[in-house]
Amino acid sequence: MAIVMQLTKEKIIQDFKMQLHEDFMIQNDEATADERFIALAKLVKCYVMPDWLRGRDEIVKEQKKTAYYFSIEFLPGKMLQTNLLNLGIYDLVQEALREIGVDLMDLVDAERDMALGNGGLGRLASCFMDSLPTIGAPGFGNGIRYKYGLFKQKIVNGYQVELPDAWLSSDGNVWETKKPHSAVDVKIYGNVYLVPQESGDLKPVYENVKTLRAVPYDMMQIGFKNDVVNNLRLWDVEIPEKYELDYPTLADRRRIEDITSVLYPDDATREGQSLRLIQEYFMVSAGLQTIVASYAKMGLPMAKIHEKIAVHINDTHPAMAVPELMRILVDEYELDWDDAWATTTQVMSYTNHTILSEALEKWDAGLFKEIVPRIHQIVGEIDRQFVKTWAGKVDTAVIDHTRIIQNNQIHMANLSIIGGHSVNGVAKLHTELLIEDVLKDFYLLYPEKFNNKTNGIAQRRWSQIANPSMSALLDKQIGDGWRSNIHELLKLEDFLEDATVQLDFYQVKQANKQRLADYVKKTQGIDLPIHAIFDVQVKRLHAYKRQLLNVMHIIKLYQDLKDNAALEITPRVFFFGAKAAPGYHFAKSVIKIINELANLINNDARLRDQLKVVFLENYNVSLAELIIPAADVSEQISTAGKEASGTSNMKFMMNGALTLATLDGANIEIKDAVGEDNIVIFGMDKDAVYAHYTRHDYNSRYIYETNPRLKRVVDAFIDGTIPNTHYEGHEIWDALISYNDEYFLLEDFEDYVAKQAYISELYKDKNTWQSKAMKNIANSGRFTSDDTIELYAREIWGIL
Ligand code: GL2
Repeated sequence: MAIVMQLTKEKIIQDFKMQLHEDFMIQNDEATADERFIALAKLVKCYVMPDWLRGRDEIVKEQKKTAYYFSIEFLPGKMLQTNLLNLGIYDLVQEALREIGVDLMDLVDAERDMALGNGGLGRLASCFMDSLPTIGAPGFGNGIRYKYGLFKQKIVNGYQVELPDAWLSSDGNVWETKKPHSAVDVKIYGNVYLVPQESGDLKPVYENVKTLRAVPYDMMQIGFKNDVVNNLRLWDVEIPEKYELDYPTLADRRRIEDITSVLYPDDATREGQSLRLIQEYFMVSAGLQTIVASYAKMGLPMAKIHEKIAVHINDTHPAMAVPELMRILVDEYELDWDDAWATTTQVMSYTNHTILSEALEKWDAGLFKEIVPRIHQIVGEIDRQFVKTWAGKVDTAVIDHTRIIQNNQIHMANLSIIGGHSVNGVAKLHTELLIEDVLKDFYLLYPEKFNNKTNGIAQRRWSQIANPSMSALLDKQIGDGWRSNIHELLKLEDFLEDATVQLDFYQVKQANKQRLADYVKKTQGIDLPIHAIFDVQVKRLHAYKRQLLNVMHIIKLYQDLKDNAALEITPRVFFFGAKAAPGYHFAKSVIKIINELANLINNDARLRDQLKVVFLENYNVSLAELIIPAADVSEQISTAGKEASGTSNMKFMMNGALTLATLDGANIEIKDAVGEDNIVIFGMDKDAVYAHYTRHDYNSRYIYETNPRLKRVVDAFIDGTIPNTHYEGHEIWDALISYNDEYFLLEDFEDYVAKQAYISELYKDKNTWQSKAMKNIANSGRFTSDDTIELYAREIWGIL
């Protein structure tokens, strides 16, 4: 039985004090929040350790099929609260600490965000890490232990400045356990020759290779109140003692250490650097070597590895898992190519997370050959076999579009699709677009591989942890069963028209808004009226996500208020939180514009607090936990067809915000869940957008010239309305008018403004608003990542 079942307050206090003595040689009353956090985290680790070990042993003993989720990004945020909650000891620990004068929240604040991801893709991976043990599935993560997480964003004079995020303390990360015992070697560079053996087989012989030591750091992933503990394995690089002479200078050593130094801060266009390619191979090779070695210990035939192992390629970055598994099976375990291929394709599966063509990775074949010569040979062979298989069976154009090597470039999505048995999109519309458009040639070849798995969220973090007051209210209203079965939120449907309950939810929202307002006052000195609509857009800054459309609406409101000093509008506070990739010029200009516009508006007393704009610096998971519960309006306004799914849309909904959205990604499924009356939809749908693509008839200048109200808004970027943005304003004006507005902001503008006006009216009727907000909460359970991952586990990996 789990240790936590026997815990008492007294025992926790005693253990906690002991831990402080042991780690820091101090008494509780002299400890800092940092020290207390470390002591408590270590204690949690001790409590969990037996279950963690047992889980691992059971997999080996019972030969359970296991899935490995390979991802170049994980974005867990903080872990203390989640771990306590999942262990079922949150309240007990909180009370125990209170008894000795310690506020658990101070310890929570002391933990640093673990930001080894850019945005939705990394956060989804972490939601899955929470859900896998929760549904009792043997599913482990495999990634990189970056020394620097996603950059820390500072705003200086309105501009984004990027600082390194040194999230690891000198002692490392308290949740991880270094396991030199399981380290493996990874080879890169050099030459590979295929030398014929007596048997007639060819054996690769390596020359001048560089050998890296891959050392795993394991982090427990605790299931919700079920004693199941899985593992997230992150790899770090070291110089192997045996090959020290290969790295004689300090510069040589630094180059190696750099391999796990930084997370690439770009979630659309990857810098085509060799370092990135090495990162990808390093993670894949290290992971697969240990996985195959542990399978080998079972004593089962290598050609049947797919019966016990599933490997998931999360976006294309781990696509080299396909040729690397082939290498291990053919070169090291001497399987025939065909046997190795048959099992490899059954092991591998792939998720596509975007249709933006710039994000579909391609590598120069020359660079590939230089860095991973053996993998290059294997990819060449896979490509040859692929062409051979389909030649004469389908149009040559189809083969030309789908083969892996084209124009001396290696297409990683093609490799992932050809080398696996499953390809999934992340929302219904996204999967449809893959099938009908982006991957339609592949669909012709392998229709059976395609499936949809709409994203989900680890609801415990986004409700119980992030929104304790709403959680308490839910307990009172519908009982606490929803905490373990999120679908029980549907019970709230019975109270949608109950004015008392509506008022209770309104008050919870106001309290959460106050919490956010206090944070803004403390960090930026701005006073915010909490009776205003809190309208929030938080996500990476991208042209397709259209933060600029939101800005254009704010400019319009500003102009209206300036034109008519007596005008009364429903007060609004617009919040933005967004990091721009450091090399993404346009996105950085939008940040500057937002900040200058915020300055202009917030300091204009004549607006009488009817309008405020706040840019929240350094948006990350912890800030999301503060912002999302405080939102009245959730802005999900991407150009239809561009946002694969989105996941913050689900988090906002769960916290009772109304979604203002285009029919894009999972917004469509949110609309289906709550009904058209409980979401606000605007703008072109995907078909309207695609019609413009096929007809080539979009003309933003025409719209601009024929709509004076819109023209005035667009001209505000260049006519001096927004101070200190001469350069940025022109860049934006050009994007909208000279370069024909790639994301159709102008076409969608009027409808967006109209729907914003509708929201302003609607908010005046508190009861109706709250009823809609509650409808959203009630129906948010269907977006739990527990259910999403169960579908992966059953339908793709076969591990349940
Ligand atoms: C993304 C998509 O843009 C986003 O819509 C989706 O919700 C997530 C998770 O599937 O994946 N793709 C991507 O590269 N990033 C995303 O957030 N960074």
